[in-house]
Amino acid sequence: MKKVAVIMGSDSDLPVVQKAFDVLDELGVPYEAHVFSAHRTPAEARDFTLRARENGFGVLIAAAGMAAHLAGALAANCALPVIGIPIASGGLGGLDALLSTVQMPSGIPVATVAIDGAKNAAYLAAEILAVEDGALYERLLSVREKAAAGVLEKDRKVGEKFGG
Ligand code: RP5
Repeated sequence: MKKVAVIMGSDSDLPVVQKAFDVLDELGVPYEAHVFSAHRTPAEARDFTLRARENGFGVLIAAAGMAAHLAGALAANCALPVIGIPIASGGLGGLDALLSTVQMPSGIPVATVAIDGAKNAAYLAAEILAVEDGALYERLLSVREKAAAGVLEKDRKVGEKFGG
């Protein structure tokens, strides 16, 4: 299976990014984690991305806060799918990062998830890899079935308590 590269702008993003690791672990998707910054280490970010495909990566996840150009900078240097996680760091609650990540020019897309949406970034990365991997696709379906069962159980409990 191709690997996912999970790249964060700073180790201060780790508490959010950890949720992506957890989902990828649950699904058995191989990944590597790195700290590269579009602003502080642009050369390293570029070098990694230029070699990402030949190094076995199929999808890149980029998490960054504030003036979050990391996902866009990675997308500029390869045609692998890039998923951006805007991180709520700094004083603007993540809206700064959301807009910086999502507003990409035509031809250089970044699939942007919600502010701090690390879980969905990992699920989306897995779904991309599952296009060519039937077993991973089945694991994704099974996660959804478990989630649905959890909601039905909540419905039952709420109905018991309040009538329904
Ligand atoms: C961004 O700036 C990082 O992704 C992080 O969210 C934010 C703050 O970084 P640190 O100053 O904590 O390293 O580039």
